Amino acid sequence: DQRTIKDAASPKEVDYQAVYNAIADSLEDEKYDDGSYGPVLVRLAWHASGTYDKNTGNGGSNGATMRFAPEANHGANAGLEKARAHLEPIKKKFPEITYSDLWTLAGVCAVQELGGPYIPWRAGRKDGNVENCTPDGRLPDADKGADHIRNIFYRMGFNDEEIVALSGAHALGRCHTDRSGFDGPWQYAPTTFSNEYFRLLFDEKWQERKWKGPPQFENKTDKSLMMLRTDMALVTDKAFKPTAQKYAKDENAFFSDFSKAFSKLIHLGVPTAQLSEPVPLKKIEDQAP
Ligand code: DDH
Repeated sequence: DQRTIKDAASPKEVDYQAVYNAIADSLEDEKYDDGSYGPVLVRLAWHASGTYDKNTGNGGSNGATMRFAPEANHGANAGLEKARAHLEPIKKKFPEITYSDLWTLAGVCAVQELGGPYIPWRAGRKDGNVENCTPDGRLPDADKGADHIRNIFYRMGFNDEEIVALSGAHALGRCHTDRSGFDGPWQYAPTTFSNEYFRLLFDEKWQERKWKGPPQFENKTDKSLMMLRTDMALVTDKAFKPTAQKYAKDENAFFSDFSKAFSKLIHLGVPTAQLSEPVPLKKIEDQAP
């Protein structure tokens, strides 16, 4: 029985575009992973939001409860301390933004700056406290099939098409053996948001990797790419497959559907009355010099 998020102090004016620009400016780091903090920031926004349960109304991005030990230590969140720590200097620079707004805004910024579509974003999330932490087990397990994926995402209120669209975020980033136990990127340019994930799902031949780690797939061509069992379900499941095929052929369709589904994701569980009007967050390349 979770307490509702207490009213924070009355909202102060925040220059969200300035916050966006500061995050955009911080993304590149040649010493980190594939050279960008973008992918792990997208994963932070997703794991902060994907705990939502439409039946009880708890979980979701409101609260930023991953700051607290129970939720920070959930197995699915391993490695996200790096994303949270990366945003600390931004929070210091703009103390009036809530963590829950900051984390979701950072996800939007990363998708947009890495070449993805514009994502509608509203401000107004409030930070909760430790009592608002969600129970473990609300995020998907990577070694399961289509039924599990549906159980998890239907609980958040998504349909099959939205599930496929959201899965396309795996164009970005990689798996880390010291975080999830899995290993490798899904595509050759893991800091570029595109429909490559879907194209490779169909155009490469995938085989089970023989190794000591958890079950995952590798591409036959050069064995440098990976798919999780849950990724493969988008090809093997009859209802997921046509949508995945559409996105493999039509990047515009993917971008448009991803934008809507990701925007829905990062507002789950936030009472509408709390939210601002959509805040225009321009890509750096679209801002006047
Ligand atoms: Fe994911 N994801 N994800 N994912 N995800 C991992 C990494 C990243 C699953 C498992 C994993 C989404 C859906 C699923 C991103 C975004 C999104 C890793 C590796 C695992 C495992 C973590 C690590 O070792 O560092 C599973 C299972 C699902 C599922 O749907 C069934 C969704 C919906 C999104 C989203 O953003 C909308 C991103 C980005 C990464 C790369 C992180 C990084 O550090 O790089």
